[in-house]
Amino acid sequence: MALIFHSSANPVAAGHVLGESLVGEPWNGATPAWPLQPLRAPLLGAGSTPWHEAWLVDSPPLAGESEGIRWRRQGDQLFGVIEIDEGPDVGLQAASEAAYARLFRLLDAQGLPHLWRLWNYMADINQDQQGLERYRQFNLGRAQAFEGASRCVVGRVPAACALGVRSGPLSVAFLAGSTPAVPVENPRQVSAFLYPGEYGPRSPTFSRAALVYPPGQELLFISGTASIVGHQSVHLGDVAAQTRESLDNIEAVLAEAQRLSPRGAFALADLSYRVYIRHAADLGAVRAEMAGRVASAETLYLQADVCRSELLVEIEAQGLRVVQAA
Ligand code: 3EB
Repeated sequence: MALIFHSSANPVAAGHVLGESLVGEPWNGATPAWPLQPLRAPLLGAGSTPWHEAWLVDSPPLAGESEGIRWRRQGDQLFGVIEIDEGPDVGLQAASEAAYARLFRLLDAQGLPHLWRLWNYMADINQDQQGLERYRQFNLGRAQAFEGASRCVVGRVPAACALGVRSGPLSVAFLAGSTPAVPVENPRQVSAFLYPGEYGPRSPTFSRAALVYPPGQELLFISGTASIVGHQSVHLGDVAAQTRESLDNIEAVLAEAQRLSPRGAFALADLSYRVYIRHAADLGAVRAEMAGRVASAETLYLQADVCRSELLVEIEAQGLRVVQAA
């Protein structure tokens, strides 16, 4: 029943795949049999061929397609991907609301109500459209869908990231299950779902991290983490300091996760990382800061836009471990 995480320059060669994220360009457009989220952002650094991150399971999954969501389920875990093109009549807010409304209908139909982790990617995230920044439109549509499905928008919300890419549809991948995630917040930061109105008409719907418990396992998903203290962006224009502040935030989230987990701490070095860098030229500076703190950890560097235009870097992480059956 365990989830296995495959992270490699090589495609999955054997085993049962629940779903995959293909990180980096060029993406050749080949579609595997399982749900795939193409992460349409350039990988930075040596040997930048696309990277395969897949969730494997140990017995054959069920597969389906529902309202444009490709999904696979094994036991009580489900991975899905939905991509929605914006059109002349469908702006980002409507696309986001539709994506999440469909996703919630699928989870209801599958009897797997608990969202664990979401990966959100959209084009031109910092651009204004009809007087509202596109990320803020996304937040509006997402919050409306949560409420439309009678879900909490405060407190028990999933871990997530939301990044800007150059082009392409709104792309949302998700992991869900039968057991609730344990949300983790960061005492150094105002919870995102409580951000004040200056950041847009609706606050973002995500927790700083989520602890989840598939049978025999404990997973920790740390949401996209940036140089925000309280609710304010700090170290404007200084990518090295923003990286250090983001890592301080991740350490604070880890301490909080340790308090909430029956198994205690995950260490910084036990996690695998995705680091999103706004300006590719900042790779060296960001990498130097990462090396000082998490030298041995598996880390992918990508060029992507962070959801506030002054933020230059955002870091997300995840960890998996085996736990004794209860
Ligand atoms: C932040 O802390 C940075 O909207 O789902 C990080 C993770 C961020 C998730 C989301 C946004 C999201 O506000 C941005």
